[in-house]
Amino acid sequence: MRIITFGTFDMFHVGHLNILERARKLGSHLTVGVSADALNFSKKQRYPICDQDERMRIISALKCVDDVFVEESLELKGEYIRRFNADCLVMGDDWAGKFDEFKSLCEVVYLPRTPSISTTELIEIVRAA
Ligand code: C2G
Repeated sequence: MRIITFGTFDMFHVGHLNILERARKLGSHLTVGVSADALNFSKKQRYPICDQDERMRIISALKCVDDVFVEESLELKGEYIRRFNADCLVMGDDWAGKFDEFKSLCEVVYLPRTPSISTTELIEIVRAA
């Protein structure tokens, strides 16, 4: 089974690793769409700390990841699912229900997030130090 997932993966942390490893275990091939810097700006009104080339390099280097591409737009999810022949879309449960429209194209699974860690919290901790 071919799995696809999406994310920014800024300031890569163990929550990111957990979801990618768990996603990969659901199948035999994992494709990851890494949000473009411009997409991130439009979602969060700020650019990521690590630019998209750095984030792509980190994700590409992981053992559990088979394929990486830049996610240019949230609207293209259906096209990406088809392009990469994904049988299953995996996202963290902060997105629960948000991608149910793709159930006509593939299975959609929301995995529980790793508690107590996020890029936003890391930025706050570093800022306060
Ligand atoms: N995640 C997690 N546990 C955390 C933090 C993040 O499981 N403690 C998961 C998120 O649920 C998501 C993935 O890690 O599935 C990537 O998280 P982000 O980098 O925050 O991605 P986001 O900006 O939500 O981008 O098209 C969808 C977007 O590109 C998702």
